[in-house]
Amino acid sequence: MMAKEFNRMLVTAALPYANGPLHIGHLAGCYLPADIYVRYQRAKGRDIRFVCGSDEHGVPITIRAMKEGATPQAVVDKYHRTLQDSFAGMDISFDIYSRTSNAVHHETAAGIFKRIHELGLFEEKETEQYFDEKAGVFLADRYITGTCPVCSKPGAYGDQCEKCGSSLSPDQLLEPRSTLSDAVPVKRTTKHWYFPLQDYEPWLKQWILEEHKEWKNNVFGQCKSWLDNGLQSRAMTRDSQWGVAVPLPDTEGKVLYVWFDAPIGYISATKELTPNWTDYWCQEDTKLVHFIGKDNIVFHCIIFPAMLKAHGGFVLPDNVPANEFLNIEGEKVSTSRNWAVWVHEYLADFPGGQDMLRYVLCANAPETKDNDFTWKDFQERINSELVAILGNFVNRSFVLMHKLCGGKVPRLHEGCVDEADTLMLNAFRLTAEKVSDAIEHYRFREALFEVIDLARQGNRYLQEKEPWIVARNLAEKPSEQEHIDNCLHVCLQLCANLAILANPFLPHTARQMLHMMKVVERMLDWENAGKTKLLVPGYTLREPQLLFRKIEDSEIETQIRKLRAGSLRQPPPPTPDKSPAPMDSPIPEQAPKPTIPFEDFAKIDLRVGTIRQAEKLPKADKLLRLEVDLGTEVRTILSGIAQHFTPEDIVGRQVVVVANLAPRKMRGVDSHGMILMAEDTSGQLRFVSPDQAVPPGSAVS
Ligand code: B3M
Ligand code: ZN
Repeated sequence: MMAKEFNRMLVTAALPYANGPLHIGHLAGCYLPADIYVRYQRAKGRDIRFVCGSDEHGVPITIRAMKEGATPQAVVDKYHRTLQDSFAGMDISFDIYSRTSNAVHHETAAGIFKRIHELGLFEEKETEQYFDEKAGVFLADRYITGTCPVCSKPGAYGDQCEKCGSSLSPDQLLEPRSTLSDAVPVKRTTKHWYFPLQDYEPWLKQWILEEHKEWKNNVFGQCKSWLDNGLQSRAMTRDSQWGVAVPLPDTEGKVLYVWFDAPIGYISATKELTPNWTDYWCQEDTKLVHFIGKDNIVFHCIIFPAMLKAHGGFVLPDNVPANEFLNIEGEKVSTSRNWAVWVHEYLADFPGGQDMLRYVLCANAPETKDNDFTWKDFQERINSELVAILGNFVNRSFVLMHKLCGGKVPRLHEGCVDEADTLMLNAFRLTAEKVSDAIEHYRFREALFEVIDLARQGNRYLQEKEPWIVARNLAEKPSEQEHIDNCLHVCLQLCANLAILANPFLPHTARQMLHMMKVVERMLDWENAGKTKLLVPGYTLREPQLLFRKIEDSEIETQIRKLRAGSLRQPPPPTPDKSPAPMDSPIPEQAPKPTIPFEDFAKIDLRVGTIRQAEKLPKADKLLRLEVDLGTEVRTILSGIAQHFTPEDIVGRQVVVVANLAPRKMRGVDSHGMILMAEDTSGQLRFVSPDQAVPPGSAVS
């Protein structure tokens, strides 16, 4: 097939669920490759938009809200901010980072559903489903558990038994129970709208299996196996209070299935970004590319395209470059076990270290198979590649230019250009072409390898030329200055090229290099890649700054300890910590206290309270004044948590209160009780809370 001509591009990255912070597996899976691709295309001067946002619907968010004793909106507000901060900290350059709880999105998603409904394409079906009367919700998928009918082991889920791998439906479970409340569920009738995917099978087979053979093997293979197994109708609505309301009469308590609305988030975000959004979504000459992780393949390659096809008028993806998973220190990432490297914690521990992480995650990206992140590898790659190759080459070039060429770009003396110079200069273009080709084909590891390899060639060239040795004989042979000039001329032009080539991967470093070279951002345009006359002879350059620093053993030991300690205690994913955690934060140790008789413990009246109001206490930087609802009264309690939480973060939260503590005056205010807190490895405080919402005033014993 002829390659299609495109006039504009739209790039999307999977919308992360706003029910937890970002970890490095997310970055490596789709955000970093998407950002590299987009930065490269921007440098090529393409008309391109890069959209993303928080996925704020779905059952996991309602569950998290129940667990935190907060509303779903409070949960998504909190994590939306954390996610946004982590992306910004990593220099992920979305043109818009939106969210699916906003009005534009609700309208857009409801509109698309309505249109498919009007076309008569949904099947309406009434079925009996399990219902949890205690929690008041229908139970699907992971929210119901029971004994596996195949292997007879307990703990199987409504969609799968993890012990024997059988795929199940809730009806097949023996002795089913709600995972939310442990209640025995009852059957209730409910109506839903199903999308008949099987009707799109012939078209999908043609479109993917015939017309998109170039998709990555992992993506193509998954699509093929879905299509070979045959598609079935899929419910596109759910019983829930949280989500986009079904836009049909008499549908109170029903919302769109999160996988119906979430991908439409790409369209809503583009709408918010530009009034010309239809150029990007409805014009055939748009190249749409979805960057995702492998667990999202079926939704992006089969379900969403079939929905768009049913609706009509939208472009379909040209490619869906999905990555595999990134494991951590040989084990699968698990947010419930806290086995993860959290991006906000990384940024706090390595301030200004975004390019180091971008480098390691790209060099080791799970492009074709699952890969492993280890802190040892992180250290090695930074020390022996970024520091020893790229950083070292740029630094030496600048230091030598200041020493041997008076701080100015020396000119090239055509008369004494030798073969080594010519080879080196030619390598610029060769590398630029290889990098381009690799990025265009979503092979980012290979592209980055070529960039580093060019710097490696630079080091070799400098080592062969030894201008610092040549300089020793200048008194006898002044004409040798021409050789020195040529060598450093070539090296500096190479530095300029390295800035252009590194820019998609290491944008912060590229900007530091621009500053040292005193050139404007436009130099980074890709049309300059491969050029050999970017820096003008005679131009004064700045003193070099070190681009990268070495990672010490102690730093990675701290990180490994932190990972292991965090996973032992299995807290929920950490809440974002605005104040950087200290580098070396051992687990806070408290000497055990002497034993007390039960009667002493029984004297303490512990109650669950709900924080109704919170505010900073003037002139006290540690204290928050809380109004805590104890069911029968609202108490004023002062708590020393102001450096860990903002008042907005904690209103609505449930906490454990020592309710019969004698009042204490602090800063002129009486405090009537105390809030229990736990302290984690980094010194961050965590609330002690019931794992599900309980009425305020409930006793803790
Ligand atoms: N939020 C799932 C995930 O993070 C989902 C992606 C939506 S993309 C439209 O795996
Ligand atoms: Zn089983």
